[in-house]
Amino acid sequence: MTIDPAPGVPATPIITAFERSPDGGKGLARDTRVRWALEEVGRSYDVRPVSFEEKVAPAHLALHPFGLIPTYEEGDLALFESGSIVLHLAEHHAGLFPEDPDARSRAITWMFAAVSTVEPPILELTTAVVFERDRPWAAERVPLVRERVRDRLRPLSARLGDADWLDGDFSAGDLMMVSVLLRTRPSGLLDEFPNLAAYVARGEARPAYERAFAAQLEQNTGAPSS
Ligand code: GTB
Repeated sequence: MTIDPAPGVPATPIITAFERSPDGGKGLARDTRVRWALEEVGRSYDVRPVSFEEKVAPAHLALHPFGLIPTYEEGDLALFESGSIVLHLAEHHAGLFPEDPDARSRAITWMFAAVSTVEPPILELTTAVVFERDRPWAAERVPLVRERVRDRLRPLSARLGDADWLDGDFSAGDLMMVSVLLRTRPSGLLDEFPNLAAYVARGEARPAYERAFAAQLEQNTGAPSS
């Protein structure tokens, strides 16, 4: 459920997403984290689907210099980078950042940790398994990259311990970290760390995530999720 913006709040934002995501709607493309943040803060939004051709056309490149999704438009403001978009939403709405300034800075730290420390080896693994699988060295490289992912999951698991979220209440830091970790599930690596698997499941069980997931699935399959 979304609520209309209060008076003075900018008009409905527009995000871009793949017209058809390569994952067929499993929620792994990065528009899902932006949809999730929008749902958490109760903002309605519109989606402009882009095809692989449109992604590199001048109109989209004006929004995203690298020709990727997602982008975010709100009035005169245009943003790219999912982390920056989630940060913008968390800064301008209640619900994703704690009130206390230090706790807020720690939540931002977890957002950066998600995209700059944890996500890179996970992306590298996707590259190794999907895009480089026919290379003669693939069989040797994949186990090395899997170990690099474990090198990030192990300390994260130790830090989370038996807490529900990384630092007190759910925050944009958790939203970004859960979104990043979700992409390790197909590899089986997430299940090696039961507390991280449970952490991701807690994120997915949030009603805002469920709405975001359902919306991207419907866009990709044309069918509402059951
Ligand atoms: N750092 C940027 C951000 O966080 O916004 C990265 C944006 C990005 O790489 N976007 C991808 C993209 O536009 C979509 S999410 N790719 C098109 C291209 O490279 O030309 C990456 C993605 C794609 C597909 C799946 N999948 O099918 O599982 C998962 C994730």
